[in-house]
Amino acid sequence: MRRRILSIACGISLFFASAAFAAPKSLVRVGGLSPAQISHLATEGYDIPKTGHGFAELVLEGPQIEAFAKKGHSIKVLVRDLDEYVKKVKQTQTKNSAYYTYATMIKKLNEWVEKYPDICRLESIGKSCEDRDIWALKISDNPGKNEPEPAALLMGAHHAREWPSIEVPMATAKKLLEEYNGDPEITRLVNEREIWIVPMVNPDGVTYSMEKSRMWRKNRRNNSGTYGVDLNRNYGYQWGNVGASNSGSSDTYHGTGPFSEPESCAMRDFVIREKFQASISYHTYSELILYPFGYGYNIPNPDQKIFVKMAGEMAKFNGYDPKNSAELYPAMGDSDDYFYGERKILCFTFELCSTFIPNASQIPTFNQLNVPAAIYLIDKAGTYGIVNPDGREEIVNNLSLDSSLRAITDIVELFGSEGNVAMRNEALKQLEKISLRTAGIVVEEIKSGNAEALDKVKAVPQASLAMSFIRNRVLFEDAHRSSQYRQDLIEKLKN
Ligand code: 0X9
Ligand code: CA
Ligand code: ZN
Repeated sequence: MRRRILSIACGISLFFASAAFAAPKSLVRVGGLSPAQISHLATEGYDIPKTGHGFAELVLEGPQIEAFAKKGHSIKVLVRDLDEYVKKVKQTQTKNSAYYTYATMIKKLNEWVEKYPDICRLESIGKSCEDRDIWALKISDNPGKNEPEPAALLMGAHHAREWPSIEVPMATAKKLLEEYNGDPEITRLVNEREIWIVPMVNPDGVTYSMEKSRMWRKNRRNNSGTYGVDLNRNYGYQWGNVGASNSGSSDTYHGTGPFSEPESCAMRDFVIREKFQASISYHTYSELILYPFGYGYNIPNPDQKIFVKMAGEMAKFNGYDPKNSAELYPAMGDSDDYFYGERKILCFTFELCSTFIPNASQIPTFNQLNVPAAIYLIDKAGTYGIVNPDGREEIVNNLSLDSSLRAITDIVELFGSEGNVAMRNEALKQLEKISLRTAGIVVEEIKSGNAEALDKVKAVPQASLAMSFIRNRVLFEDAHRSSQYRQDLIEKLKN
């Protein structure tokens, strides 16, 4: 995908002259960097929105730029004054095309709850530092009940200034609600999944970035003297100093300890309660789909195959690059390492767009690119999301016939010819459980003289294990109590 340079690089000397007065934060492309130097920059706590072959794009103040230039690195100032830049972006907003604020988000969420009370409900999952509610919208049939259905989570705005990250989960919610009972695929997902949308994990930071300091990233924790903790460094799995800072003034300050912040605690407690199978955390920018682990290079990930498959499929919708998180740069304490490392959630970080905050006129464009990827994830929460046996028993035992056949198809296609024996066995164990569930449903249908369920399973070649379970049971029982089943159904089973 073509990336647009934001503004023409201006003369460095001119730049320093003005920087001496104002000291604005700038977005700068620093070149001549080795991969080791890039990861070192992350460790030193630099704010690095993007990395690439031999370069990194950094948020820097004047003297820092000078220091890089002195060391002989090539410097390209992409955005001279980020605050000014965002002010301009704000001016591109019109009545019909504007970024959600905390207030307009709440208004929209409440409108939806009023309009679609049968398929959604709103809940505050906790409070921010400044006592704002962190809102979560649940979209599912029987939204008041906790049902044993695969659960998916979409989150926006861990980082304050990354406004598009609020839009994509909101647009996905809109599609699910508006197309329920219209589009059969959407209807199926709303009925058979528990979908949760937390569009603004960091409401204080977002509000601050919209009203005061436009390039604000962190929450608004008072660190006595400085402000803010980077919520994407505060989660409690491998919390530490790589790609995160000890200093309260740093943009990647990781807090006084793991889960020191009310916002990250709210998310932790929420994911423990809802037992999600899959999630996306939206950020900007770089047009990437990242998967764990991110706290260091080459950390073994037993579900790598599923992550690579899902990231690759989602990339087909938005054209982004799928890659391991640490390959962007290693950083400790992000949400995904906790979600996967501690909770086994198939979690992804999307780095939306090619700038922090594109003009408001771009909102429909990046939404259109990304909503289908979110829908894909919500679907696969119920197939790849149940391969891993942790806590999935109840879900498997309540799968509908259609859902179980979809899960079987995906698992067989991904792991059917897997060479790694341990991995294959793990998947097969779960395949067996899902096949037993499938057989259970079909045998009941056969008992009541209904052929439809059997026909459905027969039509899915990957479901041969389920078929053999069905045959074994029905033919065995038939041999012992000869008249119990309709003869034409027995014939169907035999051939
Ligand atoms: O640094 C971050 O938190 C994310 N990028 S952003 O520009 N939105 O700040 C990326 C996190 C990916 N995770 C790791 N690299 N561990
Ligand atoms: Ca439900
Ligand atoms: Zn971010």
